[in-house]
Amino acid sequence: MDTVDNNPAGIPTEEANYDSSQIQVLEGLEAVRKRPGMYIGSTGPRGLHHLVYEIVDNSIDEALAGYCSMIEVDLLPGEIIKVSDNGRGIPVGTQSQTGLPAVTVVFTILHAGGKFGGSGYKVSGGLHGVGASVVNALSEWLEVEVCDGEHRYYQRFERGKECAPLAITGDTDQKGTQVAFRADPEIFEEVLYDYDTLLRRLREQAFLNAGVYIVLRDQRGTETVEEHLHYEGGIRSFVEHIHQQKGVESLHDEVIYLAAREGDNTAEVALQYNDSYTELLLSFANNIHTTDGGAHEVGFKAALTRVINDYARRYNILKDNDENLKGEDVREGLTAIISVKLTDAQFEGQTKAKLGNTAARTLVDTLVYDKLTTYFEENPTVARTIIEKSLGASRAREAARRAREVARR
Ligand code: TTJ
Repeated sequence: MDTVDNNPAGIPTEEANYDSSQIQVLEGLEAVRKRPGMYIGSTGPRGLHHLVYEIVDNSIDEALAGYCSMIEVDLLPGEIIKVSDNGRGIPVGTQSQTGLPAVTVVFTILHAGGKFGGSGYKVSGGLHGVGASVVNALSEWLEVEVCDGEHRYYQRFERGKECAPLAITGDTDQKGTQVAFRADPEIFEEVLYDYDTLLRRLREQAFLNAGVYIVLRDQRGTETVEEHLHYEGGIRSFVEHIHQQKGVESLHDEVIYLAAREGDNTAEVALQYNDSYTELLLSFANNIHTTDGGAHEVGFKAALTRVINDYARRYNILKDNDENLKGEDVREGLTAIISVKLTDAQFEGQTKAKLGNTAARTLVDTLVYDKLTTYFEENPTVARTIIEKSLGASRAREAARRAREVARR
C-alpha cells in the first residue's frame, strides 16, 4: 500500500508538523467540550471544582518534587480562579514533536496520560499535564504566565484555542507559574465556587504534603477572606485535625507515625486511638483519595491485626485458649491515614478510587508490621492501652453474638 503523503504541497516540515498538531488540538478540544463528563465527571458543582483541583495538582506535583514551596489560590470577582506557584515554571522550550512551546502543548494537547517537560515527574497526582488541557478546553478563557528566572512569558486561550502564540512580555529574575481562568458558562450549569469546598480540599493537600504552603483567598466580596494552610506535621496533623473536629478524646498522647521508602515509592501511616466506638480510615495514593481503598488499605489492616495479636500473645494478655482479636476489634476507636506515593500508581476503575498495585500491599504491610511492632516494644503503656480497647471491643462483639443466639432460640 502506498504511504500517505501528508505533505503534498511540500510545506517545510516545521509547518507541516504544525498543521498535523493543530488538527490534533482541535480534535482534542472538541472531544472534551462535547463530552465534558468523560473528563471531569460532571458539569455540576463537582466538575466545576474539579477544574481547580486539576490546576492546583500541577503545583502540588512541583512541590512534591521539591521545587515549589508556595501555592496561592485566588477566587476573584466574576468567578475567576487564579493559581500561582513559585516552582521552576512550566517549560517554554520548543517541543520537537509539535514544534510548539511545551507550555502551549500542556494547555492544548490532550495527553493519553503522558508527562511533559522531558524528565516529567517521578510521582504525580493527577496524570500530570493531562488536566491542564481539559481545564483550558472547558474555560471561557485561560491565561498562563511563566517566569523562568530570565523572562516572563504569557499566552491567552479562549475555549481552548490559543488567541496568539506564546509571547515574551518582559525580563524577570522570578521563577514560577501563574494560571487564571474562567469556567465556560456554556458548559457548566452554574459557575459559582464554594469557598469551604475548596478549603477542605486544599487543607487535605497541605496535610498530605508536609511543609507545602497553600494560601486560599476569596476576593469576590468587599472583604477578602484568607486561609493559610501549612502543616509541618503532615498526616500527623491530619489525625489531630480529625480528632479535634470529631470532639473525641485520644487514648494516647502521641499520633503514631510510620514511614518507609522503597526506591522512588514512599508509604506513610499516621494513627491514633480515641474513646469512640467508630473507626475512620482515610487512604490516599499520589494525593488522590482512594475512597474504595485497595492494596494499601488491605496491607494496613492485615498488619495492624497481626501486630496487636502478636503483642497480646507475647505478653500473655491473650491467653492460649483465647480467640484472636478480629480486624473490627482492633480498629474500634481508630483514626488512621494511609498515604502512598508511587511512580506507577494503578487506579482501578474510571473513578480512580481504588489502588490496584499489589506491591503497595506488601510495602504498607511490611512498614506497619515492622515499625508498629517496634513502637509497641518501645511504648508498652500505649500498646497495653490499645490492646485493652481492642479486648473490650472483642468482648462486646461476643456478648452481642450470644444475645442474638438467645433471642433466636
Ligand atoms: C516540569 O519538569 C521540568 C521543569 O518544569 C516542571 C514544571 O512544569 N513545573 C511546574 C508546572 N510548576 N508549576 C506547574 C504548573 C502550575 C500551574 C498553576 C498549572 C500548570 C498546568 C502547571
